[in-house]
Amino acid sequence: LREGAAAVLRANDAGGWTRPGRDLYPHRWSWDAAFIAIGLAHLDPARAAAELAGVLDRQWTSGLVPHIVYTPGVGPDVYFPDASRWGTERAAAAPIGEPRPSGICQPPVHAVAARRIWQLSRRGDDVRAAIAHLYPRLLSWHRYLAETRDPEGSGLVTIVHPWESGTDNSPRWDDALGRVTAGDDLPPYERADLRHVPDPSMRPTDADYDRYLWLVERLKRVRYDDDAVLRGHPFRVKDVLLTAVLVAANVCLLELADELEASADHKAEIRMWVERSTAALATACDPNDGLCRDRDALGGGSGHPRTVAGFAPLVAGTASPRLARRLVDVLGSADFCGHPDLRWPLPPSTSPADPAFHPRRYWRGPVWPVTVWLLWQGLERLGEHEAAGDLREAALAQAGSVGFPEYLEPFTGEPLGSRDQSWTAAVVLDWLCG
Ligand code: 9WN
Repeated sequence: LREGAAAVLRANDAGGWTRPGRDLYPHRWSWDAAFIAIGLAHLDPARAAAELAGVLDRQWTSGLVPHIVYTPGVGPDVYFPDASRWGTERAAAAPIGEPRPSGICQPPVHAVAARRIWQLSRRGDDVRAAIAHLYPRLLSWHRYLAETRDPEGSGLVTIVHPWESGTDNSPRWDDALGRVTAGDDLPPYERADLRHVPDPSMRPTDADYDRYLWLVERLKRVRYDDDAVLRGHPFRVKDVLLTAVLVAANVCLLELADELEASADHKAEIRMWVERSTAALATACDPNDGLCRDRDALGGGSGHPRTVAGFAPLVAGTASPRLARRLVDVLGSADFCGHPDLRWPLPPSTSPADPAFHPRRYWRGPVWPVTVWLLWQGLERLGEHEAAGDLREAALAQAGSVGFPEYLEPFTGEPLGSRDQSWTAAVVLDWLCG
């Protein structure tokens, strides 16, 4: 299994960086790069640090780390939207020159990766120097999310596009996205994804795509100015899963800050973010079923689908023992891992008990190994070793049987989406070597 996982990362090597998947994804994606770095930390820590630098190098002056760093010369026929569709060259905060960045972000797994690389490298070596070099960028990235993207200081980060959540067409966004109407002046486009994944039932619908592209137009029109976006953008949601990843990443950043003997002010600032978001995640839990819920910053929305994001306080790794226990029970219940028809006891992205569940469609039911990994690391931090061990064991059994697909049908175990997906291989490596 270890050899197989390493072979996937080798096969996806694009020369100095690793593609998320061979055909469907020809650019650097932000959180993919972080997961890939976690896997590579076990094989080649220097290369792992370089994967992280590849996305952090295109950070905006605002602190935003773009969700895609585009490979120069790869056009919209290969992946759409391509770099030119974003128009980020007109954004004051975007970096100039090539490679071009997109104008939105993704969950901040990077500091978790940086911490892993640090642990697996040696005192005084070049890899540690590379991580030390990335530390200020990680700090300003987290400050962007914790402050700029949460102007009310609620502890929950606002996303302005479903792609920012990383869980693109989760039913979590149905309400808020349903209220977005694409304008008649949406420039025409042609999807490239369906060329690589020929079964459209595995991917978002055309109606979803129109709205995704319309949100990009709206961001472009205000030149990605954060104040304008956070005041007037038609899609603004407080994302509990992204917030939880930020908490986990801040805990890692704090450990790095200790190693690097960073200033007491920095550490106090990071600690404040952890505490504020931990409290906000606890408050966002529904007293009836225990699951954590996103909040529409525009005030609308009554749909509360049961999804894997409901376990955000576990992913954060900082929940109170009581809350953690309750969520571990829900995780093991028939609504999630305890469902009797599952091929492996792993959480589907949407609960099979939820009306929005779809076993094959992107983020609406399939099992995504990276979300299992996020849950696993949080459970370990919380001392919930038995629940963590069960997830790891089932995930390794799954990989042993089907390999490293992007996502899987939860009842049959059929591999779906892109085959030989780098981040799936990377988390398997971490499970095997960690
Ligand atoms: C849009 C690369 C990315 C992941 C996301 C996943 C998918 C893109 C797409 O692929 O998103 O960003 O084209 O569907 O949802 O989490 O980072 O693997």
